Amino acid sequence: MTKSSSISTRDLPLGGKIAFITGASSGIGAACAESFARAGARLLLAARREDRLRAMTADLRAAGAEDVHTIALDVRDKKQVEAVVDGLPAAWRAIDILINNAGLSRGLEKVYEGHVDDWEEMIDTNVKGLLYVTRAVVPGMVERGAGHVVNLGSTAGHMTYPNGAVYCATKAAENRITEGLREDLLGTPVRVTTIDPGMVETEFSKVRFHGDEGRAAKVYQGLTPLQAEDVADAILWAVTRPAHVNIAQVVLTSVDQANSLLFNRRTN
Ligand code: NDP
Ligand code: 8X3
Repeated sequence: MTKSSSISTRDLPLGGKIAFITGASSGIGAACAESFARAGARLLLAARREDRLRAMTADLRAAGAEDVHTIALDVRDKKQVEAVVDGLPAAWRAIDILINNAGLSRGLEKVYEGHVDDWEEMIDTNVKGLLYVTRAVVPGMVERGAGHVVNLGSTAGHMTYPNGAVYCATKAAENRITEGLREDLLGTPVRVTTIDPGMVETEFSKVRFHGDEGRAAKVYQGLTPLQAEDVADAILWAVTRPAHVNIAQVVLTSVDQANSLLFNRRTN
């Protein structure tokens, strides 16, 4: 005989907490939304493709999310970022966890042959976009005396690989910004974490190669890459430590990757 459950979302690890996830329409952001839903969070989901976010909402509620609110947002647009954060409904303003995940790579070319538009898109999204969202959200965390910022870095930020200098530079910048934010927040209870994965199989390579799915598939050929859920697990772990514990950095790769340059690729 089954007993009716008296567990409410408030009893779950993130019960009642508001998590703002940028780039939640795909890959790591979407996996994070799912794992945070299972942990009972209230999900504030942002991306340019809001239709995708809306399509995820029912499943996220069914998985355990206390509530879900979607926002169309291009993090490169400073004014839009400010307006979206300032204009949040009252019930969604007290953001507990910010996941600065929106990001992308474009192109894989030598610096002296690369496309300036690709560079600008990466820098505007991965560096300036992250800064705009941080600037808009973190003052509220300081005021409320609670909060956790998780930024998506990469092993690419630790070691540059050929033809990837600008993407790698954006992730190196992310590491330095995360470090600086942690220093600047010292003396407040707000925590700051960078999660730095190696290769993860998402839409990342398809976006990098401007929609060329064949070329994207080759990136993962012959090895077992990380999955978005592996990264979401690490993020969930970091944000569910006791309040006095700040996980500064998590670096994770698949067992088939040693660093930005060394992979174990099987040929058959
Ligand atoms: P995906 O391409 O699957 O997802 C990227 C997400 O970012 C999408 O939801 C996209 O949403 C969003 N995004 C991109 N540009 C913008 C923008 N201007 N404004 C708002 N949202 C934006 O890639 P991943 O999940 O792999 O990437 C997520 C993060 O993880 C990135 O920061 C990436 O650099 C990092 N990372 C990825 C690794 C990998 O190998 N995949 C490894 C290490 C780090 P939309 O297009 O709807 O706006
Ligand atoms: C994404 C990982 O190595 O493809 O940040 O650049 S990598």
